[in-house]
Amino acid sequence: MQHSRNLLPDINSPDDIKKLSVRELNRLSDEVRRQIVSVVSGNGGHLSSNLGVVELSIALHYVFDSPKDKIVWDVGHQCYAHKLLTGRYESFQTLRRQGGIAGFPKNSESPHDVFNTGHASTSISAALGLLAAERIQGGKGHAVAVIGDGALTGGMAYEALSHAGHLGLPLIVILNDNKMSISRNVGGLSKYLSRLSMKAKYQTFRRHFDSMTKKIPFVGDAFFSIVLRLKRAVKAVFYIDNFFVDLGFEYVGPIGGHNIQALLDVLKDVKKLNRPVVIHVITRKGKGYSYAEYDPDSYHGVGSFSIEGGIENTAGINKNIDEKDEGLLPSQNLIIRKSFTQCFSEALMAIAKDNKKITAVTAAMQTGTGLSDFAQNYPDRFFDVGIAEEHAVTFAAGLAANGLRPITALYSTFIQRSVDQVIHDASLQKLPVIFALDRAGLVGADGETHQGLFDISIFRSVPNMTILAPTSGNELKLMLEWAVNREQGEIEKFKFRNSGPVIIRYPKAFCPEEVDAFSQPLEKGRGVWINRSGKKDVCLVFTGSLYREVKEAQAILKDKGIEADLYNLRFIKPVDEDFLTDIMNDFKLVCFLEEGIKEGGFGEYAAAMSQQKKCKAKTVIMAVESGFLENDALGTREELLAKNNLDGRSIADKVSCSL
Ligand SMILES: Cc1ncc(C[n+]2csc(CCOP(=O)(O)OP(=O)(O)O)c2C)c(N)n1
Repeated sequence: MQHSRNLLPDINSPDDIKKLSVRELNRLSDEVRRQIVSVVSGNGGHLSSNLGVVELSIALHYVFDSPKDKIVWDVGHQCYAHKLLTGRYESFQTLRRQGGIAGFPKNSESPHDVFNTGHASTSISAALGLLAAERIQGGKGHAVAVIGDGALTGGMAYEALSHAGHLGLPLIVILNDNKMSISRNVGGLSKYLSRLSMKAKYQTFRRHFDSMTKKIPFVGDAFFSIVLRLKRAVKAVFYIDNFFVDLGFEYVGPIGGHNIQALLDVLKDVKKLNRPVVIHVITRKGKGYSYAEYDPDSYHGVGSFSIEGGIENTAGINKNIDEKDEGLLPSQNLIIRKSFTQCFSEALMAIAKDNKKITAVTAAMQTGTGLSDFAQNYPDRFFDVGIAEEHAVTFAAGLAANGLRPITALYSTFIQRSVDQVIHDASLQKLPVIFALDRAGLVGADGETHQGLFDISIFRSVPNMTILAPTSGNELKLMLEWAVNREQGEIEKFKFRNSGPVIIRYPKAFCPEEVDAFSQPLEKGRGVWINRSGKKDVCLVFTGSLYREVKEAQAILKDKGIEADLYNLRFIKPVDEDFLTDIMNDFKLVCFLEEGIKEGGFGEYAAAMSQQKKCKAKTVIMAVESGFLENDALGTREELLAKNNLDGRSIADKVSCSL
C-alpha cells in the first residue's frame, strides 16, 4: 500500500502523536528509525541504543503529557527519537555539530528535556526528585525514569531504588533491558534480570495453563492435580525473589519493547497506579538496521558511515565515537598514526607480559579504554566491574593493598564519580593504583558532560598523588613503566603502601611523531626540553596533549621573529620547584598551557609560586576558561581547542601581545 505522506515532519509536539492510530504509530516508528540512521550516518552519534527505543519513546509520548509529566533518560544517549518527537525534527539534521542540537538531553534546548544526563545511573534519583517536588507543590504530574540494564549496574541506581521504595511515590521506572551495556552487560545483575524474565514468563504461562486446564470438563481437575506436582518442580527451578518487589515496587513485565500496542496498554494501566513500579521492557539494540542489530557493540557510537555498506565498508577511516578515536582532520587520519588509547593498550601488553602483578580494571569501557587485548590475553587479571567507577577505584585499591599492581582505565569525565574513592581509599593509604585517564581534555561532540576538564584541578590538591601527562606514545609507555616500577624497594618493604596513586592523563587524539626528547628517561618532578634556542625570550611550558599546538605556535612566532622554547612538563604533580623556578627566572615570558580548566590548574599553581618566589618572568596562563563550555561543547576536538584559544594561532597571538 502506498502511504500518501510521511507522518514525522508533521509531528511538532507530542500532542500530534496522540492523534494517530496504532497502525500509524507503527508507521511513525519506521520513519523515526530511518531518520535516525540517515542523520547519524552523516554526523556520527549513538546508533544502536537509539534504534532500540523508538517504539518505547513513541508510546511514552502517547500516554504521558511531556513536559508536564517528566521523562528522564538515563545516560541520555538514547534520546534521539524523543528529540524527533518533541519539536526538533528540522534541527535534528545538525545533531552533534557546532551550534547544532546535542546528542544528549539539554534543558536549554527544549522543556521536554526535563533533566540533563550524560553520566550513567542518575535517572531514578532525578525522576524521584522531580516527582517529590511535584507532589509537595500539589501537582499531579507523573515522573518516568528510563534506565538501561547497563546503567542499572551503577550503584547510584540502587540508592535511588531504595529511597523510592521507602517514599512510596508513584514513580515509574522503565528498565530497558537489551542485555547490553556498550559491550555485553556484565555481572550478577545481568544474570538476575535474565532469571527474572524467565520467572515472569513462567508466571504468565502458569496463569494461562491453570485457566485452560480447569476449563477442560471432567478431566480438568484431575489433570490439574497431576500437573500441580510437575509445576512445583518447575517452579523450584524458576522461582527467585523479585528484588524490585522486595524494595516496595510493583513489577510488571517482561514486555516486548517493540510492540506498541502492548506498551500502550501497560503504560496506561501503570499510570493509574498509586505506588512505585518497575516496568521491565525487553528491546533489541540496533533494531531495524541490520548491521547494528547484529553487531550492536560496534554501532553503539559511530562516526559517519555509508548506510548501505555499514561502518566496515565505509571509505576512509570510520571514526567510532566511543570505541576508537576521532578528532583529527581526515587528511591527518590518512597518515596511519596510533591514538593514545592504542599506545596505552600496547604499552600495557608489553608490561603485563613479564609482570604477573599487573591487573586491569575497567568500568564498562573495555574497548573504549583500550583494554580488549589485555582482557583477551589475561582474562584472570582483567576486571570489568560494570558502570561502577566508585567500586572500580576501591576494588583496585584492594588489589593494590594485597600486593598487585592494578591499572584502572577510565575516561577523565567518569573518574569524577570516584573522587572520594581516589582520595579516601587510594591516596590516603598511599596505595599504588595507576589510573590511565583517557579522554582527558577537550573531547568533542558528546557535549559538556563528556569533556575531561577537571581532573588536574581535582587531583592536584590530593596528597600522595602523582599526575603525569604524556606527549607521545613512547612517553606514555615510559610513564606507565615508571609508575609500575617506581621506588620498587620501598613498595616491597612497606607492602605496597608507600607510593600512592599515579594518574596518567592523555587526550582523545592521535599521537604526534616521536622526537628524541619524548624518550628521555623520566626524572621525578621534572620535564624535558623539546628545544633550547638560548634566546630566553619566551618559554612555552605545556602539558602533554598540547604539543602539536605549541609546535604550531612556535612556528608562527618564529615567522614574527620571536623565538619560543618548548618545555614539556611531564609531571603535573609533583613538581621539582627549583627546576621550575630557574625557568621562571631565565625567560622574559613563561606561558603555561594545559588542556584542562584554568581554575585550580597547573598554571595557577605555577604562577602563584612564581609570585611567591619573586621570579623575573612575566607569566601567562592558557587553559580552558569557560566552565562547562555551555552550549558550545559540540564539534571536533580541534574546533573546541580553537574555541578555547588553545590552537596554535591563538597561543601565538596571546604570546606576542604579552611580550
Ligand atoms: C558514569 C558513566 N560511566 C560510563 C559511561 C559510558 N557509557 C555510555 S552508554 C553506556 C552503556 C549503557 O548501557 P545501558 O544503560 O544498558 O543502555 P543501552 O546503551 O544498552 O541502551 C556506557 C557504559 C557513562 N555514560 N557514564
